[in-house]
Order: sequence, then structure tokens, then C-alpha cells
Amino acid sequence: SNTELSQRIQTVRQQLGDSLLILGHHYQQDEVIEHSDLRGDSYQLSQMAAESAACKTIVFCGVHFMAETADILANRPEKLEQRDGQRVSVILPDMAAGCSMADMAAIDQVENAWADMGEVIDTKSVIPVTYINSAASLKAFCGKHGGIVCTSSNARAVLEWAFERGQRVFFFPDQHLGRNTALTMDITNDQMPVWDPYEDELGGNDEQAIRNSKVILWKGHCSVHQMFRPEHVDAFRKNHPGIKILVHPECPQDVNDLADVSGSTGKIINTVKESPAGTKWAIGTELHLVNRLKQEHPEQEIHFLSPVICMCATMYRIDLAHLCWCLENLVAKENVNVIEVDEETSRWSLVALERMLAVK
Ligand code: CIZ
Ligand code: SF4
Repeated sequence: SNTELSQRIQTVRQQLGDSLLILGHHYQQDEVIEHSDLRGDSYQLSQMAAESAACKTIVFCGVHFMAETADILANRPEKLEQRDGQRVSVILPDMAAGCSMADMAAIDQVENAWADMGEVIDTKSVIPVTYINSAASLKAFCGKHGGIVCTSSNARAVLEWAFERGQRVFFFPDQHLGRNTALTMDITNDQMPVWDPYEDELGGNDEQAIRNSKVILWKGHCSVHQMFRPEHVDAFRKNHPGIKILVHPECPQDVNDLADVSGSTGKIINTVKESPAGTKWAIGTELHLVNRLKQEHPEQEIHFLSPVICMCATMYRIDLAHLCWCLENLVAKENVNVIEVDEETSRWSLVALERMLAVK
């Protein structure tokens, strides 16, 4: 039972003390969040992983790309030096906790697209930008090709950085974050062709579209956020006068355009936190986060924007059974599910991540 699993987890935690840090992503189930030392969004958690001085092991309750990023940042050369060469192991409780969006931009597809594009335009003028929700191999690709990583909080500043260095951006893997951000910079949809990796020629575009482009959007999306529809916004506006619509920029453009506020997980949480009692919200992001905001802000009226359940199925794979299993193995000194990014990939990913860190 969950009570028994919780007790077993507590026992292990006492045995391991400060050498163990459990991180919980905002999209995790409440029962997992209860065992997390710290919670945050993907970027905040990776930063916490990097700053944690005392710990030897991080159990990352989130998805695969986040654990990779935590490994890269926590074990970067300057951090290793501070810890006298001692590595931090990052553990993902269930190896099947991937991210369907990250999986939509496999490195081989990206390399092929880059080569095909190079037949039409000079790729030296193209800055590859990847959302942090991507495999380490794609971050490394961006590092090698003069590119950079972004999060949903700094996407606009990162695009500005890119346009200071190149004529065009190739944006991975989330077309919606790329499009919604570029639209705030006076870039229009006809300057943003979508590159479909399953089309043979130029991602389904003609040469002219690629030559005229400002931002080439990789055809990826988040299966959770793409489920929010403009009809959902219309229904709330009609039935709940005065309601405000708050969405994540991974939502499609037609939903994003209708929202009162669009922002990262951190911005969504802060927007609710800073609003007066009685504010009415319909929120378009992952269900577990919205339900937690509802519980934590009974003084406001919070609704989930979609009539159907939109939750991240892979985040949900992390449960008490997996958490307990990896912790008990840790005590037995059998580290399971360690996420360790190879040296070359780490080094180039770090180049792209550090460029992002330097953008203000
Ligand atoms: O995975 C996601 O959709 C998000 C927004 C994660 C994060 O932590 O920013
Ligand atoms: Fe990936 Fe979407 Fe799940 Fe985030 S919510 S981990 S982007 S599938």
C-alpha cells in the first residue's frame, strides 16, 4: 500500500541523510511531491541539482531529459573541482519516463534536416535553438553549431541573442513555443515554415519558403498542451464572466492568442500566487500542477481549461513503488537507473547551456 511504501521511503531517507536529494517536478503526483526535498520546473530543478553541495545522489522525479540536464550541470568541470572529483549520480526512478516532445526530435533526423537545408541556404547563417525539453544529443548539436538552449521563461531573450548572430533560427522541438515566442517579435507566420522530419524534401517546404524564413520550426509538440482548444477558452468566457485565461506557451497559437496571460510553469505559479482573493482563472497546463494550485489557493477560483483530462503520462510513471525501489537499491549500494551522459555529449551540451545562462 501507499502508506507502507511511504514508510519504507522515510526509512531510507533517514539512513542516507544529506547525501540524498529528491527533486520533484511540478507535474508529479502529490504523493511523490510529498517526498521531494525541492520542487520546481525543469530548469529550476537542474539548477538545484547543480548547486547541491552536500549530496552524492539525486533522485530526479521528472522525465529523462531533465535527469540528463541535471547530470550535465551537476557534474560540470567547475562543480567536480569543488567536490574534489566526486561525481553526483542522478537517478530516474523509471527509465520509461521519457518525454514525447523530446522524442520527436531524434538526433539523426536533425542531422539529416541540417544537411538537406544546407543544399538551399548556408547553414552558417542559421542558429539552432533547442528548448530545454530535448535530448542531450540535440543540446550538444546546438552547442557544436553555434546554437543555444532556451526555456519557456527566456525563449524571447534567447531568440534575440540568436538574431544578433545569424539571419535565421532553426527551433527544436516545440513548434508552438517557437511560434508563440517569435510572433511577439514581429516575425510573421509566413516567415516560419514548419519542418516535418517525415517529409522527404526540405521538411515539406519549397526552396523559396526556406530562403524567406526567419524561424524554421521543427514539427514537434507537447501531447499534453496541444489538447487545449480555442473552444475551451470561448466556453469559459461565456459561462464565467470575468474569468482570466492562463496558459503555457506550449499550447497552440490559436489558444495562446486568446489567453490573458501566457507563461512558463514558474510564471503560471507566480501569477496565481500574486493575484487577489476571488480572482477567477481557467488554466491550460498539466493537470497535476493545476490541481495543486487549486488546493493551495482556495481563496481564488481555479478551473482546468479543458473538459478532458490533459496529464503527462510519462511524468505519471514515477510513483511511490518506483521511488521506493530505487531508494532501497541505493541503500544496498546497487545504483539502478543512473542517468549518465557521455563526456563528449556533456561537453557540447554544456556549451549550449552556458550560452543560455549568459543571456540576461
Ligand atoms: O514539460 C513541460 O511541459 C514543462 C513546461 C516543463 C518545465 O518544467 O518547464
Ligand atoms: Fe514532455 Fe509535454 Fe510531458 Fe512536458 S508535459 S514532459 S513536454 S510530454
